[in-house]
Amino acid sequence: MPRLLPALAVSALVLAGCGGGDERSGSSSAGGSDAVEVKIASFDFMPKTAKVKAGGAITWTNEDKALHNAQTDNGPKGAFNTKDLKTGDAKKLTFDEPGTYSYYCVYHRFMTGKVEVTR
Ligand SMILES: [Cu+2]
Repeated sequence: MPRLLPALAVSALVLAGCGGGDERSGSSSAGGSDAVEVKIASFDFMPKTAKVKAGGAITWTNEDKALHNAQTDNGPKGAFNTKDLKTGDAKKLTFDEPGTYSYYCVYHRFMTGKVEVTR
């Protein structure tokens, strides 16, 4: 049945078009959120990498027994510092400048995290 071939070829193309593509609109890993929570517990930041949209805010909450902070010495627009966070303390910082900020706890330098500010 040679006449069926063009129709089959077209539907195969349509199917390929629907199934392909790298964009997944439902994915939460694309871009960042407007408000992100970072927990400090067991001498660690969770999540290690916080993704926030430009203009959004990140709140660090210390749920550990020890005193911690989150600070960086460099970044797209200077340093940030939550200052000292005692058990139960929280600090909210707003990020306007897109880019990646690597930060650490000044009392425990092995505690590191990252902030990714997306457009
Ligand atoms: Cu610490």
